[in-house]
Amino acid sequence: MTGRARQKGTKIPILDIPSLSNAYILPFFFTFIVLALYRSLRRLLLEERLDEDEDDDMLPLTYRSWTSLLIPLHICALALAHIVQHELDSDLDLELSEIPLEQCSHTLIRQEWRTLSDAHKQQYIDAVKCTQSLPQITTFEGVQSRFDDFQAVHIHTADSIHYVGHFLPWHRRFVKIYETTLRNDCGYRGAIPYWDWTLDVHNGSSILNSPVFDPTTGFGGDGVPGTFNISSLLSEAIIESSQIYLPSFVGCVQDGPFANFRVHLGPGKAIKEHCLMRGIDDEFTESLSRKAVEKALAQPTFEKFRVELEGGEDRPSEHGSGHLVIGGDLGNLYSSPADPLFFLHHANLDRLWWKWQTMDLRRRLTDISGKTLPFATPKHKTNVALDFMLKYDRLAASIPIKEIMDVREFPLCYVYE
Ligand SMILES: [Cu+2]
Repeated sequence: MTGRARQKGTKIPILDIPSLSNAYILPFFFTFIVLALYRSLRRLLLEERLDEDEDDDMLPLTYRSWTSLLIPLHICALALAHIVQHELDSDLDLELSEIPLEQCSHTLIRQEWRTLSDAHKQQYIDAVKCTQSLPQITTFEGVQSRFDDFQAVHIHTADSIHYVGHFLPWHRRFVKIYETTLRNDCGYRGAIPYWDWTLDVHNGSSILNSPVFDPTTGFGGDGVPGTFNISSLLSEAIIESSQIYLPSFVGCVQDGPFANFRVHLGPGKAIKEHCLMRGIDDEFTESLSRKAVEKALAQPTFEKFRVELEGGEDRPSEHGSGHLVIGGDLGNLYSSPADPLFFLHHANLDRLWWKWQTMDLRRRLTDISGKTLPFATPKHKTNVALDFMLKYDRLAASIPIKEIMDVREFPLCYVYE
């Protein structure tokens, strides 16, 4: 039995109407049958005895005394046996009620983007576009579609989900919610693909050669310089409060499936409609190497692994570099889900966390730690534990971290290829 089992609502009724009637009507029925048999038998035996020896009362009396004790005892035993059986059945129901009903109906296999067929890639792109036309479910200012809902929830929780112990769990579930939206609301039949950037940085060529930037079978390429002036769009105050790194907002993406996509939220915490911007910068590829990943995977504890993978504001890392190597909104702490590549990058970070977990699965399925608040002073520092709740506004129900420690189990139900 798992915490998941207790958590997930619907239970098999322990006592339903048919089982109640079986429990209490059947013993009466048995009693009636046995009493009728007893009376018939007794009459028959007494008649025989009277025929044989009308003067000898002792034998029939003794015989009647025994039968009068045995048969009610027998009836009681029957009833008792039935009630005990019923209680056992109830216990069985109780056991069943603690087995999670919401189990994985199947397991999705998340694949690297370049291994998908062109048709599969197109289906994924179509599903992403579909979320950009689905009605919104949050009430954040500026939101116009379901795609915007995801960006808005990230913008409004960004300050409490980065540089903390629940950074990886929060994003694991966030990506899963998006995957579920693609499947349930947009008819997509696959899993979220991931982008393994180590495959694009090892030979010294620009990361722009990655298949994810392909204009026909990918997400389009770099931002075109001169197509957008971010400085005229935003005030100094919002640039500072949103930690906007101006050099990464080079220009609008003008090829591929999102060339004409209008981003409703951002940049940063601003709400200014704009094009999808990028500014690919190979300076950030160093932390995206196989060697960097191996260093992260070699960390002995979750906290050390998380810090290595996520980094900090002053230290390059796989997480930060994956964002900044593409730039634009994706390079911003708040508005990054404006770029559909956000989900492929975070699926890859999740894959690396799962890979680290599987290196010592028994221990690491419960290994969670780290601050609950970023930059908390030691005085106010509390640590993230398995019961820590992850929140997603109206996108999905809040959930404790312990429910998403194993990607193979409900509600996640996936593995990585
Ligand atoms: Cu984030």
